[in-house]
Amino acid sequence: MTMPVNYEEGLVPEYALPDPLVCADGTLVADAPTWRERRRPEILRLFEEHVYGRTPSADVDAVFEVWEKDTAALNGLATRKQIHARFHRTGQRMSMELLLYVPNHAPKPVPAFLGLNFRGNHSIHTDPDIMLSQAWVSDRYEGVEGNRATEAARGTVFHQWPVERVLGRGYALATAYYGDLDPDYDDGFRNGVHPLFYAPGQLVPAAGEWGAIGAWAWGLSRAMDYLVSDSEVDQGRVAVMGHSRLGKTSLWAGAQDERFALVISNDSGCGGAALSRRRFGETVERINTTFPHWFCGNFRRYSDRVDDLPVDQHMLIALMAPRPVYVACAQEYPWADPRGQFLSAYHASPVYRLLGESGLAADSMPGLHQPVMSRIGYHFRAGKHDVTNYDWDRFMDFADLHMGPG
Ligand code: GTR
Repeated sequence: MTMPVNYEEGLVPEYALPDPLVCADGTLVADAPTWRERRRPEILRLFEEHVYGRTPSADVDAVFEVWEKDTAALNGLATRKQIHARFHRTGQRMSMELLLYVPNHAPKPVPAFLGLNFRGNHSIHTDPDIMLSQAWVSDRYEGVEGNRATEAARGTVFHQWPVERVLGRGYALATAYYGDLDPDYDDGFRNGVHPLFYAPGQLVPAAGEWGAIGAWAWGLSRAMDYLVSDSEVDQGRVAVMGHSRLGKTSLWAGAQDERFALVISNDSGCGGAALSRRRFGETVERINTTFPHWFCGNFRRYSDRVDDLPVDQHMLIALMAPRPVYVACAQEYPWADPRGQFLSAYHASPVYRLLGESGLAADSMPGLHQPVMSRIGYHFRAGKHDVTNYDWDRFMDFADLHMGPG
């Protein structure tokens, strides 16, 4: 593969971003109703058609069964619920396991964080009562043998999910395994949720239909369907959070599903919060080559002509407006272009201002550990591509500020 990676600011090409406040026919968006009724739906359609693919709108039969509940989990700190979600359509079925911890000490209903995980629910905590995922899991992860999780996989990403810390601040935490929705490898969309929505005889999504990110985002909305039905969770205060490819996913979920009151992207990079036109770190060409199943078929048309994309990722951030959105980046992960992520947040701000909100309160990229906590939030921390306590503490500060503390 001869695709040199650019890490030099001086080699970023000149680019012109599409204006989120100018409609495709040239109409200027000068008021909130025009944004809401015309431009916002137009931008959403453009992301569907050219980037992530359309999520099917057809109904699916869904059953949520709380099959396990322990009101004294984690030494009495929390109530743990495990929910088996079954989906059924046109003779096909699939399921998702949702894990929910609700803090016992906090007044109900509580605000919540929802995020997908990479390795199965059992990987986020050593709690022995979390069901070991039965789904396909990548063999490169600790404790996985023959693509099945073993007991040795329990708690292996504990450091990315500081459950007690989150509960201690009065938030519930909900998570599901992304592989339940679509295992993360390119199988031509035979497994996962896609086949439930195929037309008779259809074998793969059409060029403008959803890829894996679309499927994962769909799962977040289904998890939200459960959360809005749980009286212990405040359905008006659910934040959706994701790391890396799952940060791309949380942004796409937040764009499509306005029930998410707050949206967090951690190190999401290319196809997430980073501007595609900067060609710094990972590029559209690169991501389409390495992960052809993440986006829709149409996105591949832009691999070598990214300037022809009718959108860039600042417009994805703008789709959250006026809701609070937070973009977190790490210094040792230039692959995700921290400056490009800052600029996305910055260039989404005019939409927030049109709607009477502050946007991002910074004109230049802040230094390390100088979080910006305006309606669009941003931080740049030292360290690697990961989710750390520093990140979670800022997410909770941001949520406290904009949704009210737990
Ligand atoms: C990388 C990919 C990124 C990022 C990351 C991850 O290999 O190039 O876009 O999403 O994976 O999800 O960990």
